[in-house]
Amino acid sequence: KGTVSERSFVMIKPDGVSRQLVGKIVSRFEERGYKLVAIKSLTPSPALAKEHYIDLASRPFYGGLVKYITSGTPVVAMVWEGKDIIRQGRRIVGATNPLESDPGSVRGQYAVSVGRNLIHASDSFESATKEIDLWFSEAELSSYEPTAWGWVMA
Ligand code: DGT
Ligand code: DGI
Repeated sequence: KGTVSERSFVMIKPDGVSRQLVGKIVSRFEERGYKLVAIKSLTPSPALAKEHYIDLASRPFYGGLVKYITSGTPVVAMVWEGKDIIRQGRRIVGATNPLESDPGSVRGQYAVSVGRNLIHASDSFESATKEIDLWFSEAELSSYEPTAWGWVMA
């Protein structure tokens, strides 16, 4: 029912907020039929950004990536829920490098640079679980059923 399905962590990065694309990006998930479980805008601490990207700690762009995410222009952190949201979320977002992103994806429509690729979405069940726990408290996650839920998620 309303609460029994997969969840993904999705984050609009500072370039997406600065470019005023938040509404357009949120709409893609809403219009697909996914449920917004949590949403907040914040400037992440360096500790939070470093932990979020800990798997990239050895890469040469790690420092710049953390600097970008913690720049002071906020990010919009969200949890979306619904059937196959982890894989579908990755498709909505598009490939990491905008040169390879499907033109219908968020990155494929709006981004040109891998270092400013607008948005993040969890890439596996394990990442989603870790990231939701890292960015949100249990009390911030809502439980409700959107009106058309049964028609979309059946
Ligand atoms: P910024 O905004 O001052 O950190 O500079 P950007 O725009 O170069 O930022 P970003 O996040 O694209 O890159 C941060 C640093 O990481 C930058 O000094 C160059 C380095 N970097 C970025 N992408 C790559 C890459 O693909 N390979 C290597 N070796 N270094 C990279
Ligand atoms: O999950 P993704 O964001 O699609 O990709 P990822 O987890 O491999 O990398 C996380 C972020 O790190 C990505 O959105 C942008 C940045 N990144 C990845 N590879 C590069 C990179 N940034 C730069 N500048 N250069 C890269 O090669």
